Amino acid sequence: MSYVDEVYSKVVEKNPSQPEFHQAVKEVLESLRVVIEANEEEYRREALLERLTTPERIIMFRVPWVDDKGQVQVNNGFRVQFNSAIGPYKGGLRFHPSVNLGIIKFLGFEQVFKNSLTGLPIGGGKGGSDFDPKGKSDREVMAFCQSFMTELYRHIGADTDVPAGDIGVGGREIGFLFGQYKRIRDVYEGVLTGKGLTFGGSLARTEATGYGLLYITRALLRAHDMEMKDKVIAVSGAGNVAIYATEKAIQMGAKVVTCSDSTGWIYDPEGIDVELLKEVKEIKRARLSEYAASRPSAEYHEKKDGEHGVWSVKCDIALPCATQNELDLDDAKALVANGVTAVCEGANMPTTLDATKYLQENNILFICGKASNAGGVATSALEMSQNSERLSWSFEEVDRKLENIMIDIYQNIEDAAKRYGKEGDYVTGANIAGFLKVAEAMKAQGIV
Ligand code: NDP
Ligand code: 2IT
Repeated sequence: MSYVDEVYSKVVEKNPSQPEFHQAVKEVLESLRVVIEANEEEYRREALLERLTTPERIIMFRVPWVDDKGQVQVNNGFRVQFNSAIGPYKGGLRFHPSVNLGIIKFLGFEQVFKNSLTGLPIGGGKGGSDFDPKGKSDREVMAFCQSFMTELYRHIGADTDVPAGDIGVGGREIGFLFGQYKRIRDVYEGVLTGKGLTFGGSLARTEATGYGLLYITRALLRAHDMEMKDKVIAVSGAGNVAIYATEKAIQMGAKVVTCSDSTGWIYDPEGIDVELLKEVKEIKRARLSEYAASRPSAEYHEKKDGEHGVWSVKCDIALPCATQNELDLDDAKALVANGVTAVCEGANMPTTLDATKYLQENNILFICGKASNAGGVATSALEMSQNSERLSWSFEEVDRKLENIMIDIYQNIEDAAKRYGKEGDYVTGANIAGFLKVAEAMKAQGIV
């Protein structure tokens, strides 16, 4: 059996009941086959792929907290410190009822390659909890965050591991987590990113993932002699990534006609009103039905299993920005039938493996999340730099750096794909380019 196949089998065997982790590993290992097989014996002797697919450390802990009725609640807490070859662990925290160890491992694994692609010195990690912030009062969210940090604080630090936001973790949660870290450690340091602007946060971090997604999508189109202006875009999600992707798409002259949340989706042929969307989601924390109630041009559809939701709408570009495996083979077929040109992932692993294959076989331009959503973590690394030098940069300066990073990522993944005989396959390009830097650092640092 080839070394790649052998390692994939071992990963499945040693990590039972973690399908998302298996999926993420499978995608990466398939891409790396050309690199590994050119030098198989050396990689095998050094067990490089076993080390790459095994987290350096996994931390799991109990998170007890008291709800507003006086009832004690208990959640599971996780931090997976996946790989620190090129820098301190870096990656978000996800608070969502679906969170389990396998999901955090898939996200941590993806983060290793993504962070490498940014060109900045950050290793990969991820954490979170099965806590559901939805419907909780601010006091309950604070109680949970303080309890979570009371366990996590001993494992993190500005030069060790720097968490940030992800699904269910935004500015409010990062504020509570930072306050508790500072209180316990009595150290004022950049231990988290995505902080508020009055306590060390970076301008443009809130916007960065969505803006970055549009910067790389524009670079992709330009490389194929197309422009963003007048393109019709289907976006899924209605959270941080979806909102700022929509905002930047509109600024570029495109029209975004959809958004979605976990209960339903919107089709707005006049174009999404991003200020209204922000009000409904960021301020009121309400359902999308409220968006439709204030916007006569919008249709609201309840989510139904087996329907394509936002992917049934005719569009030039599709930007999945909600969650993993939200775009399956049938959705991909619907998009292709409707004449889609490009699919760029804002979320982490939103496209299933068979859907990705179908899109690529039909010559759809496709960029995977570890390249196209890297703008968020890249700007987190810029926040770390600002914290270290105790300065803050202007919005324009951070935004300019972000755009340059995204253009560089596009060039890098395009070149890597070409170099390994897979021109236009940006998934292979991203995985190889991300891997090479990490692998070289791991080799240089010996067996650790
Ligand atoms: P948010 O919590 O701000 O928004 C998530 C959105 O996706 C919400 O609209 C939510 O709906 C929807 N959603 C979440 N889970 C599900 C589900 N199981 N089924 C259907 N809809 C769902 O998160 P972000 O915008 O920050 O994250 C979105 C994606 O982008 C994730 O994959 C995340 O890992 C990835 N990402 C985020 C980065 C960041 O900087 N924030 C950086 C890079 C990637 P509802 O409101 O109903 O829950
Ligand atoms: O998936 C991701 O890249 C994030 N959630 C952002 C991580 C970060 O450290 O900013």
